[in-house]
Amino acid sequence: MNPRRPTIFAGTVAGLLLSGAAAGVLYAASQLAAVPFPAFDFFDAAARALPGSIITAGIDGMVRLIGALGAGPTAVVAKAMEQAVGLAGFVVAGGVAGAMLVAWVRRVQGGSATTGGVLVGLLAGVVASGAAVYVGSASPAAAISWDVVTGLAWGLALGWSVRRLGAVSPAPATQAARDQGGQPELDIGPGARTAPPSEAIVERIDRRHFLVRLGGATAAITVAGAVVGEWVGRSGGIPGGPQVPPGARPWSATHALPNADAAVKPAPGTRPELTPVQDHYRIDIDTRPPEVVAARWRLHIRGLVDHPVHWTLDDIRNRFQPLHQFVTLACISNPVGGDLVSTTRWTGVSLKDVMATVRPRATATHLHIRAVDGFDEFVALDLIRNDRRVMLTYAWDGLPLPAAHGFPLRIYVPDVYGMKQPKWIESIEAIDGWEPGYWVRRGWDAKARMRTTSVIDTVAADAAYTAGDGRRLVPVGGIARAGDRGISQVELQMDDGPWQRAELRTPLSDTTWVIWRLDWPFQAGEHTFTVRCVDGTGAPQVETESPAEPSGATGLDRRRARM
Ligand SMILES: Nc1nc2c(c(=O)[nH]1)N[C@H]1C(S)=C(S)[C@@H](COP(=O)(O)O)O[C@H]1N2
Ligand SMILES: [Mo]
Repeated sequence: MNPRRPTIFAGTVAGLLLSGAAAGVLYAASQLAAVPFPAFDFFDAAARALPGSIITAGIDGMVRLIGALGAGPTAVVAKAMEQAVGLAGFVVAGGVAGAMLVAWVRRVQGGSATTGGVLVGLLAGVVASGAAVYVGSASPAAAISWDVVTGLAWGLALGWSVRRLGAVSPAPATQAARDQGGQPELDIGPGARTAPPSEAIVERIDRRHFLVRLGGATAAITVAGAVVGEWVGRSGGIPGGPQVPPGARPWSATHALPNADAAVKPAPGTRPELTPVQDHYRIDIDTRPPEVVAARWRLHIRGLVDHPVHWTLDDIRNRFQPLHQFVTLACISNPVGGDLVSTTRWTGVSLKDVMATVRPRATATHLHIRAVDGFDEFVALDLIRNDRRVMLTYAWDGLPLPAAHGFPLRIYVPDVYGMKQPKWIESIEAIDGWEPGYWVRRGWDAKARMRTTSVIDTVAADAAYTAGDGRRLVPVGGIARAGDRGISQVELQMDDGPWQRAELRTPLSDTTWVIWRLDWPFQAGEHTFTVRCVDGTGAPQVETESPAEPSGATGLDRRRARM
């Protein structure tokens, strides 16, 4: 073994450490300014580029795992997992780069670690900026300059480390002894005046010292970057992003819900009928939400239209009569009893009105709706003409759409899953035919019509009470939903007993979930409750269990409870 050459192992460790430090610095920078964060860009690029079947299996596995572990809100935990995988991949790639650089230096005659480091850094920078441009996480100019410069800096650090790992300077004592042509004076312990350590051992010790010092320095940088990134985090909001006027409060903070007087009250423990916006589930193909700067944003409507437009958000808000709708949105990946479903009050402008202004030509049949993150979908003009509820939405619960939920503009299409409804819209093109949208191209249902489902939220044994007739009753309740088709009946069953009809609370609107309730006669012991429902057209929910892919989960929700 030639001690003058770095080992592959040392190169790997150096690469891992340096990319850990790079992750810290880049994260902090991306929190401070609108520069890309390659760790997330790589993940997002892979998520877009990999075949739909792989992505879908990944999503499904993640949703199941989070549900099985009871790890918290699915959407929140899933995003954290995606970020962790992105970070881990970034650090591992650094280790691989370190190993490859060492292999190259060892194998190639005259291979210089510095040159190699520069090349590796350049390559990393080019690939990172490609990923950033591909996912649209930064402007091409910002992505290329930032990623290439930081990639080069990282490559230089890696090259320097590898050179340092190879050309280690012998320890001073050894050097002195060698200069005198004598024995190095190494006192290793009581009476341990032994043979001098071979050069190889000295090299190894020095290499280890170097790695330890490198480890200390990089760990400090990684931690500092993470802390700074979290602290200065743009929690105060994206500059130029959604502006909540000072003192503005959510609509629901100052208004009673339209069904406040409904006779049927939710059983204690039923989910809130109106989801607080900060608790609304979030699903998208972005590790971090795209940041749209309102001042630079325009809605472009073009293609087969007589009057193409390029509107600001204020244009949209001021030109048209606002439309307010209570909406239950659900993700097609949601399991029957899952938490990827929420309800809030959507405000926007009817696309029918918008079309009256831009005037699609006679040949136009569909709108191609494109979002800043590359997501897209298609909506039939016939649907828009026949259903005023299809709308471009700019507010939720009376406030501008949050960045994570599509600021500045998203579409609402009744009766279909979220996968058909782009957030962060940037352009709408009238075209003369239908094409499959983002998730349809990846194997999901082209119609994605919302399934009819019912869920038990609560068996409120601790809220049991004695009714007028002396019977002891336990409030049981939950939700049922069927897109815009309404719910005509909900039934509950205990163990294998007969199905009993629940009461239905007047819903917030035709497009929200319906809260149901049934006060069940107390029966001591552990019991299994099952719920089923019928939609407003008289069609019962599908009781056979099927997975979310490709058309939305079906099956019955059950809950074991002790009374
Ligand atoms: N631009 C864009 N829009 C998107 C998506 C996306 O990834 N990108 N995901 C869709 C999916 S799958 C769902 S379920 C809904 C979720 O909306 P929310 O995150 O506001 O709840 O957004 C839809 N709109
Ligand atoms: Mo979704």
